[in-house]
Amino acid sequence: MEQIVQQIEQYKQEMQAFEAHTPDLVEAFRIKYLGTKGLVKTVMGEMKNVPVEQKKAFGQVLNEFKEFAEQRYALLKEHAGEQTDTGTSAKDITLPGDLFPVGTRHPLNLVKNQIISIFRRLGFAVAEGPEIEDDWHNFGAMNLPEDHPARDMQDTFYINQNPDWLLRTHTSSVQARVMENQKPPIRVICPGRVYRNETISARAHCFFHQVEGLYIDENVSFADLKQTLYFFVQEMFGQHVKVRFRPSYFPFTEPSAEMDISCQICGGEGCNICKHTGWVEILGSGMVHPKVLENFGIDSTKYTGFAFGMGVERITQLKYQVNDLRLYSQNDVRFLKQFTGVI
Ligand code: 2U9
Repeated sequence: MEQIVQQIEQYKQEMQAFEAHTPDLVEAFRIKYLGTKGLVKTVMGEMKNVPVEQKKAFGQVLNEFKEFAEQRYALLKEHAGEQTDTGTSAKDITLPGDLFPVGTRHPLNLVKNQIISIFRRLGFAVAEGPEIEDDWHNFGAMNLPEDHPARDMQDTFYINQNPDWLLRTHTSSVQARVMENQKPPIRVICPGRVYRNETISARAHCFFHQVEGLYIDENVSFADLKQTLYFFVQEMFGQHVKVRFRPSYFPFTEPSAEMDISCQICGGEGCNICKHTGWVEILGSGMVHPKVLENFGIDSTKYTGFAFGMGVERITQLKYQVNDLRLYSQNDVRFLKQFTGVI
């Protein structure tokens, strides 16, 4: 028995000296001393070899030994946990960090920012204005007097009547305010939300987003308009894109034209998206009507200008094949997540 007691003392010293900085080392301690084939069990097996009169005393030694091993194990476990928490353990700091979800910009903002950045490079400033407008800035100044039939297509929501305050139907009202406060040369784009009294469907909504542009100076021509918009389209959709202008009518521009681009889905061959024409409409444009210039005290014999307007939803639809306008405002993350990584 003397020999075993000495052996136990030696084991205790070993346990005392055992250092465990990581959970793996703590587990190694447990297996070595407290496991089913561990030293505590092995030493307990010696009970059968101890003479009967010494069994009681040896039992006490064994119990103390077991308790010692258990206490030491508990201490090592606690200590290793602390070290892991404070980052002083053998944690591999070169491992990649935990991923956490990153949001994404809304597709309409992505496209709006792209449009702005293209026109900025051509020297256009950005202007913003109120969404609640008076009748003059939204309609009157834009050559849309009361009872003008074109007002029908731009029916909106009225906040107040007499005086009329309404939700703007286009961002032309912002250009109007720029013209009120600034003399030519004026080169500005106006992004923003606009409203129309429409039944909501895949193709129409009661609000959408526009970017309108205005360039007024001496000698601004229709050729400037065409080249500016051609540059925009090439930057937005690629150098290969073809454009065509079709005559149109807007009360605030004369002459007016709508611009089509070659269909990006079929490359101009003809498909469902372009209704088998090979072309899709992208924006409206024209030379600013002399009456609109005069409304702001700008001499129309000296200055000319061009203007254009586009729907951001329309450009986004063509760029990313989004075929239902309602998706933009439903906040469905399955839709929004698809734009992760688009800058
Ligand atoms: C001023 C003078 C003229 C802005 C213009 C368009 C043509 C046009 C539509 C495109 C799709 C609206 O979003 S849409 O439905 N816009 O076709 N807008 S010219 O003309 C102006 C603006 C301001 C002072």
